[in-house]
Amino acid sequence: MKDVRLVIGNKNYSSWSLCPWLLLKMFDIEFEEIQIALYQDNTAEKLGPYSPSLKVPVLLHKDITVWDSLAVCEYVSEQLLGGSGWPGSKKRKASARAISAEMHSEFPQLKEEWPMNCKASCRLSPSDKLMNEIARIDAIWSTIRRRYGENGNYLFGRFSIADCMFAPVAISFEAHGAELSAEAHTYMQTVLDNPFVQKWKTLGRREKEPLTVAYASSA
Ligand SMILES: N[C@@H](CCC(=O)N[C@@H](CS)C(=O)NCC(=O)O)C(=O)O
Repeated sequence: MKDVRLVIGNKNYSSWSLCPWLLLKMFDIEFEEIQIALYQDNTAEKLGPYSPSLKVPVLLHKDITVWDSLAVCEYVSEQLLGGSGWPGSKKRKASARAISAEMHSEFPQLKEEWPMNCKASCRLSPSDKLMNEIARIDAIWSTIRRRYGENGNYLFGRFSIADCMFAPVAISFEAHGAELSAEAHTYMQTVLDNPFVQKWKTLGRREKEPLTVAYASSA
């Protein structure tokens, strides 16, 4: 058994699972993946031994259990990456944490109306509420890129947890045909071109499990 294990859901639509999975992959941390099909009759029974919240993702590191995507990313950065999951300077780190927390706790309309689905490709007109959320995400991406992106193509130049938290959004925006500013579109494309994001999408598209419970209820 590996020291680091990550419990995830279906790659096709478990957006929160993608965040720490991408972090571990990008920083080349060896881990065992435990995948549990969500929204099936036996899902709670299968998640029970791993997840206190009965949700994914969950990180198991030796005898420590961490759940919730952002908490898992924080833990990985602190315990396995010597803090390098975040940008280096105090100012950049503060902004990276703020936008990651904003992504994690806000944007209910996006999560309900345009949930991540690797198989989806459909131009669905966003509601007014969703348009406001898309505009806010566009502003975050463009402003951060302009202010801090000089040393690379990710939000803070080099790859960080902030990119992990927005990766599911990039997949959803592409699938649903979000209209973005040129700067935000370029950033979205950077995320979509990431080889691990591409791998996640390919594996997600191959999955066969049907949804037996409405996804929007817990996204
Ligand atoms: N705030 C949590 C949300 C986790 C979450 O809702 N995960 C979904 C999959 S993406 C889940 O496990 N759903 C199972 C269920 O609700 O039964 C996080 O960031 O990890």
